[in-house]
Amino acid sequence: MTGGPALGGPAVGGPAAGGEFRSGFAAIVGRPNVGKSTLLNRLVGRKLAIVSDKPQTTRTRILGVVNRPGAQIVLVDTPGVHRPRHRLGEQMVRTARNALSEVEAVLFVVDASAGPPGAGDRFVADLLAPLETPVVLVLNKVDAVPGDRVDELLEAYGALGRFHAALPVSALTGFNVERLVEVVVDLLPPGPRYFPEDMITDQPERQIIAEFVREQILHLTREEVPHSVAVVVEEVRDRGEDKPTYVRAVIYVERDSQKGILIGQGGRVLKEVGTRARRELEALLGMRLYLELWVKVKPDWRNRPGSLQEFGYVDT
Ligand SMILES: Nc1nc2c(ncn2[C@@H]2O[C@H](COP(=O)(O)OP(=O)(O)OP(=O)(O)O)[C@@H](O)[C@H]2O)c(=O)[nH]1
Ligand SMILES: [Mg+2]
Repeated sequence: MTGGPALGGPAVGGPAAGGEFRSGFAAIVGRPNVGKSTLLNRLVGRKLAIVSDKPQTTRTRILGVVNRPGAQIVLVDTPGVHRPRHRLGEQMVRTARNALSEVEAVLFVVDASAGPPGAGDRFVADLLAPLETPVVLVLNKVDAVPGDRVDELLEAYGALGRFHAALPVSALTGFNVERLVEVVVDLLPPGPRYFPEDMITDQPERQIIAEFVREQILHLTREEVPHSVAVVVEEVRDRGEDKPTYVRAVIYVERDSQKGILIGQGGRVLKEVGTRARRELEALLGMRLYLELWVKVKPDWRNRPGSLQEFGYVDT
């Protein structure tokens, strides 16, 4: 869990302090695993997007609202841009590309701990090159590299394109992220508060529940299993004050063998997934849950347009 009340504090001086209210959209893009979702969670101050050490964790666009004195940034976290190997991957990359239109700023996130730029970063940079929208280069994970390497990395990544600004940050520790907020706010036009202050995302509750279940599967399984999983919440039923809310979710996998792994001996793995997801969700949603998980096999769903539509992976 990232974030906490301390993060919500006002930026000193407030970039728009005393001036007009500023607002607008900013897309977070980059290759997989660079820390885009961790950054979204850090900036919003709440965990909205699931995070894992496995690439291609995020599959849909995830909106997170950042409120600061005099300004509101609507951030759009996106799936990592990669070379797709199935229709799901194609949809994910399309979602990321679609997010680039109609934003006032783009945050191009790269991973300092991975060393100098690689082909994946170059591919994203080329995607951004034709844009007129200002792009801020965000060198993330600087907590994981020796301080004397940061300048050299900034220069190497900076050579990938024309950037409005380049900032070293750590989404994990929060280092320099408020500076990043100031840079983005400076790029926003005067505008209204698009979302009320207590609304930090547009994700429906069912989607959040499904994602938190998937996150625990990402943590507890390996190799192809995490990538072969989709979660659909089929029922959320309030059963009155004294009883936890009943939730039924179906976990889809592609093969019988994966179903076996996911359930685990004596149901051990599935039980652990449910317990961990329930704990996090109860904290986030502020209510007690009874989470019932089912596992079903849907062969090759990642290549089936109907399944992608059904699971909410088609960006319109
Ligand atoms: N050391 C360090 N690790 C980080 C930082 N930010 C993210 N991570 C880790 O990097 C891994 C990937 O983080 P995510 O936020 O899921 O990355 P992402 O770019 O959203 O990945 P996709 O959704 O797959 O595109 C996780 O293990 C994070 O804990 C950081 O600032 N420092
Ligand atoms: Mg992500």
